[in-house]
Amino acid sequence: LYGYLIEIFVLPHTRVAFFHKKIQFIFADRRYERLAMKRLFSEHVKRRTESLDGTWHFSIDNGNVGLSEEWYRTFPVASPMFVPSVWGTSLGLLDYQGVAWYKRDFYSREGTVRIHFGAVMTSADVWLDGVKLGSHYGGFCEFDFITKIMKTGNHTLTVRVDNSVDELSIPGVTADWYRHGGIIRSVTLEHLSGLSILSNHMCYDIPDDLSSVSVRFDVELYNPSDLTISSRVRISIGDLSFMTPAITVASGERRHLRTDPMTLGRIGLWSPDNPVLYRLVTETETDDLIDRVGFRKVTATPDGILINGMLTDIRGVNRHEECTECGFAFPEAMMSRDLDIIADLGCNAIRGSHYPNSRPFLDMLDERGFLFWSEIPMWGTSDPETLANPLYLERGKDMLTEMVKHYYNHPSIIFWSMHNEIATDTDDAVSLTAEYFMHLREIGGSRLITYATNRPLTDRCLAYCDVISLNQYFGWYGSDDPAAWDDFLRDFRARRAALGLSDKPVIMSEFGAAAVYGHRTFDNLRWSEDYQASLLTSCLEKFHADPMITGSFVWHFADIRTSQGALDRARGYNNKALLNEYRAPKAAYFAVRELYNRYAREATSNK
Ligand code: ADA
Repeated sequence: LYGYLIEIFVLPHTRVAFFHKKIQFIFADRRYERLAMKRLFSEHVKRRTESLDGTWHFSIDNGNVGLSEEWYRTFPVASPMFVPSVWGTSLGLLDYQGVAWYKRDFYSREGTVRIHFGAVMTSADVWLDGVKLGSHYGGFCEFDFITKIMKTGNHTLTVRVDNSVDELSIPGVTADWYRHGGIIRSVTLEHLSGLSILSNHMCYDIPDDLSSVSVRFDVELYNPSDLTISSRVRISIGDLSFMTPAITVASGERRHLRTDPMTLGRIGLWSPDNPVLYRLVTETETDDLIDRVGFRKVTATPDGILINGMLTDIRGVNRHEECTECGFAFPEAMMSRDLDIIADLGCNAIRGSHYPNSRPFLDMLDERGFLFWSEIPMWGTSDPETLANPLYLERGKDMLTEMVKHYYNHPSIIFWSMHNEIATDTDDAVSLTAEYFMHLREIGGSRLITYATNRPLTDRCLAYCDVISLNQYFGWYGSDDPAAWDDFLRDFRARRAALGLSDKPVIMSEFGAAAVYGHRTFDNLRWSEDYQASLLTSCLEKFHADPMITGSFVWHFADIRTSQGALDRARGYNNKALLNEYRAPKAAYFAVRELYNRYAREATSNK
């Protein structure tokens, strides 16, 4: 209204035009602004950030002509698309796989900005005002571009998204979940000014008697200005607040600042029973970064996994961050409700099968004290040529690096996992696993490293993990003979001893059976709720009684949409979950709930 009145009555008089321009600037600057909420708390007080979520322009590029026709300059006729979302939930697009383009106009002041993407499925090419900022490969991983905006005004962000697959994709051509495409997590615009803080990894050691914490910080700084800057950095956590010595950073330079270790006394430790979190604030004169961190000690011993010196049985469930209405753009209220259900189930742990989960979810896990297993979507690769391909190796390594880089400070993550059900009985898998294991050792902080194997009796990678994780489906795949489980556990125990690996704890990372919701029988038939419930009950009782096994992750939490073609995937869903896709519990939910809650009570009374 203001603009309209000015245009009609005032603009002809040039004397007020200057004043009008100033006011318009203030209004315009706020016009498109939306508070950025990529975490559950504000990461910045000083840094100005805004959300680029909302309605974008969207166009399918069926013939893959967008690059040659320069759609990053002239966007074709478009339809609206909400970001974040998967395009498959838009009417008529469920089966679309390939390239699609997104465009968003936004208002910005001049200066240096960081454009942050929570995740794009699967590869992204990004342009600002028609100029390429860069590309990123790998869905489920965060990435960003830092660039200069030359003038205050309206600007255009264009993203080419490609979710097509080939044998070097991660995941590959076959995956047991739906291959959604799109900008699946939030997009954020951040204005950097003066010496800026790109990240702060809190590295710490806790002695066995848990008497203190030795902590140091690894801060990544960036100087977006045209001049060299020399500045001190303030770091505050709990009662501790200190300034680093001055650091000089040249224009455009990124620099790591590593503080000396210092000892913190009187620190509350984070644990599933008492998830104590601290606010970590890193500041320069003009910029800041706020995080929430926790201190805990996780150790793998021959007896099992210790959290802060306490033997902790893992009562877990595998969970896909996917739902029928929203695909991978999973709503926060639903995350919170899933956690209520998982707590009711008696779980203390979740495996984020099979890819890095979103930040708000990790924030919730930190708050509520769940233990988390975070992995990359390297799934089911059996072709030796793929496993040996340098591009494939590099993509996997980059995904591990990005996952660790962004998720480093979450106390809930106690496992990094490298891959799931690849051909771990081959030379190529051995060298891939050895390389990833060393890499995670170097960069991963205080966590245990693992991977999930489906060939335990022939696996050749078992030396390259802290915890052995077994996927096994007797009663569903393989033998139906009730003795199969006992034979298998006996044979694996013997093999582990023969390999000299008896000091590594063992987790059952997947087991289960499919049940179509509502299908009940008198005869314990396959695909029925009763069959699934009785199989899971007998598995859990067996695992609980076996001293070799220190925990279990039921396959899985809620049914997910998967490939429609597969004959053993009724309805086009993976039906092995305890709840259907609308979170209605099956009989197995109540069976597992009873056992897990009983084991939880036993664990408490043994403390
Ligand atoms: C594997 C795989 C899971 C799922 C499961 C099943 O173990 O890791 O993602 O596909 O099989 O349901 O068959």
